[in-house]
Amino acid sequence: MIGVIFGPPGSGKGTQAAKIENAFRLKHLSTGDILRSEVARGTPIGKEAGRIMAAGDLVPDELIVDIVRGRLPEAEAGEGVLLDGFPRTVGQAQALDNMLSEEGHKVDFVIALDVPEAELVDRLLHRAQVEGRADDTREAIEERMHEYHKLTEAVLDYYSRHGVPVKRVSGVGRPDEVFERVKRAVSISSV
Ligand code: B4P
Repeated sequence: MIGVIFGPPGSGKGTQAAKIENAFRLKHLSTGDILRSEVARGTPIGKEAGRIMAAGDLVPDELIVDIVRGRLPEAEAGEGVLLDGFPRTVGQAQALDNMLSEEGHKVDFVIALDVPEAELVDRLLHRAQVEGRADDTREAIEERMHEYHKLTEAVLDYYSRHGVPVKRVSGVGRPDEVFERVKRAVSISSV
């Protein structure tokens, strides 16, 4: 079972992915978490990605695809995988399909979180105060929203055109309330 949790920055992908991982025994693979760990460890990848992320831009497709290619086999060895923050461009979605088809796998479902932009900005500015993440400044948030509309949104059309079930779920409300909707959507998609 391969699922994707999808949505704009701050929509709660990471928050919901942790809950889905527990409830459905899917291995959570977050490209944002992997990149932040590379940055924290000061690796060559982290050095390249850190300044791109802090500006709110997407890191190059080749870099992120190589990271996922390296992690996917281990993650696929379990009952399933939940991808969070990947794919974020149509090029990444195509690269993922190629990787999975080599193993006879495919993306089984996409859960897309919908949250109004004003609330997304409020959440990220709030997180800036709590966690101090380098990419939660007002300028970087604006750039992340811009990149989302320019490059990432099109990934949903890509999946719809390729016959992958895309379930849109409102991401507004308490995380547990959102999870009730997400759980229903995953259950329907994974039968
Ligand atoms: P991510 O780590 O994916 O960042 P995100 O979009 O902010 O994550 P998310 O939406 O999961 O936020 P969260 O659940 O934490 O990526 C960071 C950067 O890495 C990107 O900008 C890019 O530079 C780079 N990157 C990652 N993947 C890439 C790729 N594939 N290609 C290229 N570049 C890539 O939730 C946000 C906040 O809202 C939290 O504070 C949370 O507590 C709060 N929240 C969650 N649910 C809520 C709710 N229901 N109500 C109120 N608040 C809620």
